[in-house]
Amino acid sequence: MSKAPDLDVQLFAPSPLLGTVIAVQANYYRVRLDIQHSGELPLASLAASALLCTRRSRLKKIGQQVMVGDRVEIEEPDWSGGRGAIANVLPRQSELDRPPVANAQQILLVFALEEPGLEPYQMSRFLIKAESTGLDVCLCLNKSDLLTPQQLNQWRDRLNNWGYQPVFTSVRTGTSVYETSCQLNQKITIIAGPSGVGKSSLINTLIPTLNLRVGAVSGKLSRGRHTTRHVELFELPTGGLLADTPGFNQPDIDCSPEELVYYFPEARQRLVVANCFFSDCLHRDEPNCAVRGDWERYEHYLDFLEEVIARQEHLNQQADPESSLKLKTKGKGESQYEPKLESKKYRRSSRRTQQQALQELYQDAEES
Ligand SMILES: Nc1nc2c(ncn2[C@@H]2O[C@H](COP(=O)(O)OP(=O)(O)O)[C@@H](O)[C@H]2O)c(=O)[nH]1
Ligand SMILES: [Mg+2]
Ligand SMILES: [Zn+2]
Repeated sequence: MSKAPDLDVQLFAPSPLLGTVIAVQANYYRVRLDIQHSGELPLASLAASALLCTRRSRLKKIGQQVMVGDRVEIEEPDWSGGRGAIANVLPRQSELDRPPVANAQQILLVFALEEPGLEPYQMSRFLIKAESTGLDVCLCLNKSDLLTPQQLNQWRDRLNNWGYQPVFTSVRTGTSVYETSCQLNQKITIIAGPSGVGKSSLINTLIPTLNLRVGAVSGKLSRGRHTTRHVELFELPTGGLLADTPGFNQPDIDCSPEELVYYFPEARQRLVVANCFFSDCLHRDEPNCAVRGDWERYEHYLDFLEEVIARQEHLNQQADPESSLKLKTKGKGESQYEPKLESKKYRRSSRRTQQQALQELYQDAEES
């Protein structure tokens, strides 16, 4: 928390040693030190500017968790042993629950144009889920070597209408891999997408020393199993950190019905230029709706809306067991069950839902 001292003072009394947590294992944290700091350090430490750290007991006492991606202050570095202690965690810019990553700035969604072919509905689902985290969303369409330039242009136009500027890559031929690496520069990025699209291949190309398994097909769809809480940040040679994620299937959308529309950039745009008549408009058949209309993904919107409303009602019922008890004891041979009215008071977007927004993405996860 101390302010950075003046430059000439710094030579004698270095500001706290700062770094980024790149891996968490049991009670140990691997911390990559900031390069500026390591420049001031003894030569031996330069080779390995990562320290294996413990967490100060003071942090344990106040319940301060340390996550991958956290910016931390290190005390008592032991350069010969490569050890240190985390004394402080700097305030987080963002925080995701699953994968548990702090300070991520963006999500890179990867899809294949062929093998497996692009499925607009599935892509929409991933996009909505990614948008709901509040992080920046980048779209990478891989295996461009399998399509003709005309086909690529058709996809480009179509996705522009969705509000996205996809980068068409081919890890096989190297097309636009450099552009992608530039997008990842100096940022913490979470890579996500269906399996088989080339994520591991892309990461291997960006970080040649890594050698992830390519073509590892995720088999069973056992929901909630195979979930791993283990995240590691891979370091790009150009600077920047990548969180690889296990392959996953169809992400569930779990925002509130009112929020949903904002996760469609093209619908968001419609709301910039006009308002709906009703402030709580869900953009179905309400009069004077600014959102309803002739845009490709409106059908997706309606589908996902049904889904989140059903989900919301299910949650409300679970949260309110007494009311369902009442329903059971009601009635004299008449209707035994009275469906609850569709509640207008949907859950608001809370910080917690934001943090957990990626959760569903990883629920069917298997380690890749
Ligand atoms: N034609 C083509 N195949 C690719 C490309 N990138 C990856 N592949 C292949 O796609 C398959 C799945 O790749 P992988 O990296 O394991 O995908 P992941 O499941 O998303 O990690 C492998 O057989 C790769 O060789 C590409 O740009 N073009
Ligand atoms: Mg993979
Ligand atoms: Zn509306």
